[in-house]
Amino acid sequence: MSTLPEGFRCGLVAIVGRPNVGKSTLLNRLVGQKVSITSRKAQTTRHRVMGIHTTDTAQFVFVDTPGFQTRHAGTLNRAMNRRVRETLADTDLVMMLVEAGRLTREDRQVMELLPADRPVILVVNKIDHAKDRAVLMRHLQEVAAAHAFTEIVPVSAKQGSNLEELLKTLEGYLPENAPLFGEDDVTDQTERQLAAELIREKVFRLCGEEIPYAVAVTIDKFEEEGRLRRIFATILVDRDSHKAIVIGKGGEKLKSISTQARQDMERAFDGKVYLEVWVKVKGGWADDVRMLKTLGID
Ligand SMILES: Nc1nc2c(ncn2[C@@H]2O[C@H](COP(=O)(O)OP(=O)(O)OP(=O)(O)O)[C@@H](O)[C@H]2O)c(=O)[nH]1
Ligand SMILES: [Mg+2]
Repeated sequence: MSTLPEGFRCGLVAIVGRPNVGKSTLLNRLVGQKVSITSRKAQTTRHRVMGIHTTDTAQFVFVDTPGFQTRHAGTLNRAMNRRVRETLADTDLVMMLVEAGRLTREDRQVMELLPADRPVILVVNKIDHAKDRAVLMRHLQEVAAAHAFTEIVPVSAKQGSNLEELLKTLEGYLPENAPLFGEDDVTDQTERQLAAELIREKVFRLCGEEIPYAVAVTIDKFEEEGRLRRIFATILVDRDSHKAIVIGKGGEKLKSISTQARQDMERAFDGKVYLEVWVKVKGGWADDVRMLKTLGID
């Protein structure tokens, strides 16, 4: 991109919505790589994560946010909601996600946060789930009536359908600007941060209901030797009983967590990874402001 075309566009696009609507899945699809972790469970994303997509004519800087929390008011949830508000304050454009065929009280609460002075594109995700076209149309009318959206674009993040159309729509609202990132950049996260997130994703995916929310991951050592990375990490849990679940019978669960995380890291870093994961009890971390700062959440 040495010669910047006349009229190149670049801007920040916030991705907001209630938990579990598919914000991170959409981000990864648009970027073409896993930069933000996803799972079937709500409240997977805790940090603000940037994903960058560059074309010949534009650079989209997407900002993934935690699903906006309306149920519990712990220190972690307050910090996550603050992230959503901050992101909305300094973006050029907003994508609000809802699930096809569903409009909940939580969706409406997110709508109340939307800025009135910037374009807001409503993205209706998971259209692969909406088999009945009449139901989908009724739902589209219902959400269109709920807020003054600039445009409405139905997509399936999982199947990758209608994403070209979405990018084209978004590009029209990006301001004229030089690119903020290099054309090969895909995220603003460090490898260290991404490594911790990939481990947390496996805990979300492989452990039962209650564990994931009581878990945080720290990277204790991250060394590079040529193309080999040696990574030493700790999974922090709230109680001894949680530690036993994360480790599993004969250490099987922890082994799966670290094998799958290592495979994702090797893909993301394009090189071999030696990974060692430990589990430690550190009760109450989610309500500990200092701990959240250490984890980069607050
Ligand atoms: N069927 C279907 N499932 C989807 C689609 N997009 C996302 N999902 C699934 O929805 C679940 C939640 O996806 P995430 O991307 O983690 O959702 P999120 O909005 O980032 O969730 P939080 O970070 O917890 O707020 C996962 O199981 C995804 O596979 C889609 O287009 N179709
Ligand atoms: Mg997410």
